[in-house]
Amino acid sequence: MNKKMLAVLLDPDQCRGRILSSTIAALKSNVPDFIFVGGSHTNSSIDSFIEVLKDEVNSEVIIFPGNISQISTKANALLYLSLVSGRNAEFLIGQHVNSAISIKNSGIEVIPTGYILIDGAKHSSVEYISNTRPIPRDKKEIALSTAIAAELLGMSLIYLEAGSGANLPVPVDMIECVGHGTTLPIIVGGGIKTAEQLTNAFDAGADMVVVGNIFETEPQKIAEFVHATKNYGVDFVEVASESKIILYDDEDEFQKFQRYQRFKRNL
Ligand code: 1GP
Repeated sequence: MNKKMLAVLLDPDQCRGRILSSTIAALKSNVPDFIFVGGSHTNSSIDSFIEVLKDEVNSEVIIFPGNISQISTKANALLYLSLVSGRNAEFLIGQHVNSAISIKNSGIEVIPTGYILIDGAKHSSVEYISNTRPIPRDKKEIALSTAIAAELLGMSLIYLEAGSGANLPVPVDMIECVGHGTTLPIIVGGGIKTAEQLTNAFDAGADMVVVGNIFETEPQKIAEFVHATKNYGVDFVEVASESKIILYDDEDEFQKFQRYQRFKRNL
């Protein structure tokens, strides 16, 4: 992953009727990098939901499954999540064994992902449904060890998840710690409700941010988040090209330069 990306998460159970129409309208004029479809607990038909999206919107659709009932060949790819922060074999490997043959036969692109649940200062559906405990917010070393274990097991991505609708998103120092200690791209999601929280996650090293809950009540905010993602880093290029010698009068300017350095490393 070379640039910062945004995935809009849509839960077919929550995104219906008028909300679905206004979400589709927003996604048509403000196209995010990806649309993730899924949830910890959904009842609606995922196939027909994806068909509607693909007819209307230009983003790639990736399945973000809560369980094996949410697998669909209509999508472009499947996040093959293993809940590596938990100790419930069902979500580490059980669901995978039950669906392995049909997934392989379907030919869908599979993206092996180490899914790491972090305490979002609220009991999350993932925690409840998976019957696993999240990593405490102040235990970044445990998050890092978990991410490195996922890397050594051959996974392609790390997903740091605070849980949908979390009161607090994944702490930035934890994202930084995991980003420095692993070579895998990092997805961050859960409880991100403002463009500032989105850029904070990018600054800390997130390659992709997933936002869902806030759009269920305010789909018009999709434009702001897409804009913030597409423009991320643009002002830093201008800051650095103004002069070879840059004097920093204040902390903000210095932080901007540091962010630029990180941005450049990702190019
Ligand atoms: C949840 O990470 C995603 O699985 C997105 O979280 O719904 O809180 O934006 P929100």
